[in-house]
Amino acid sequence: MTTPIAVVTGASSGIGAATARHLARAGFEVLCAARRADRIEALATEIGGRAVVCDVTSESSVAALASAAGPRVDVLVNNAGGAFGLAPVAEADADEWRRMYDVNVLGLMQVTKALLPALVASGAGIIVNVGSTAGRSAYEGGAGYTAAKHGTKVVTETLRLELYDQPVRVCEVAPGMVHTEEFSLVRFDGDQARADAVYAGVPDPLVADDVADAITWVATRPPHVNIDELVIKPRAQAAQHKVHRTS
Ligand code: 8X3
Repeated sequence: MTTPIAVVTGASSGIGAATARHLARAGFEVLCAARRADRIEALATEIGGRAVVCDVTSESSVAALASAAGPRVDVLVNNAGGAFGLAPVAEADADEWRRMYDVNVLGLMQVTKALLPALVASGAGIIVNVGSTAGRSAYEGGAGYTAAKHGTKVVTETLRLELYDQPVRVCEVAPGMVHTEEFSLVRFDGDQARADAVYAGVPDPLVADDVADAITWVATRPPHVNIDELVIKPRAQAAQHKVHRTS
């Protein structure tokens, strides 16, 4: 039997890297796609996968990813994304908003478009888009990111409608608070104290492995089962704003 192929974007750290590891354990040959070559090469060696340097916001880079993937792809995890800044709308930085739309929406569209023929060719493809609880609610300072993640959600829903007669499932896994090494650090431009404050006193925020486990579960259901959306939060986060903190 041929080994099924999975492509994971944003695989250099956090949820993407953890998902690549989980999918490899589940029997996939994983193409680890991200901009940072050293990280994905080490990961690919560790899991017996392949590293493909890819910037999802660049059309030529995405075309190179599609040709590296080849004629058949079974699973696509559109994980590349991120938040930049937490300024209120009155002080918003248009460049930060553009970058968020670029990576969370346009990047996802470009990779999906490029890999769609190979997903169809598999006869039972699946696309798992990594959304967010930020795609379901609003919070102060979050508008640039929440708008982009609402975009991720709506693109997912649209694609499911458009592919209704094709052998490709379209799913979204939407995490809440996940303590990864980089998400908040990137959002706050390297300010470690501000990043740490996001998770301060929260008993057991989710970690990347928790989300990778959910993505892998969604991706390994039988081909007729479409998990439209799966929202995953730590027990301490009852809602976006309602977070239990012990200190
Ligand atoms: C991350 C969730 O709460 O930082 O996608 O917007 S949040």
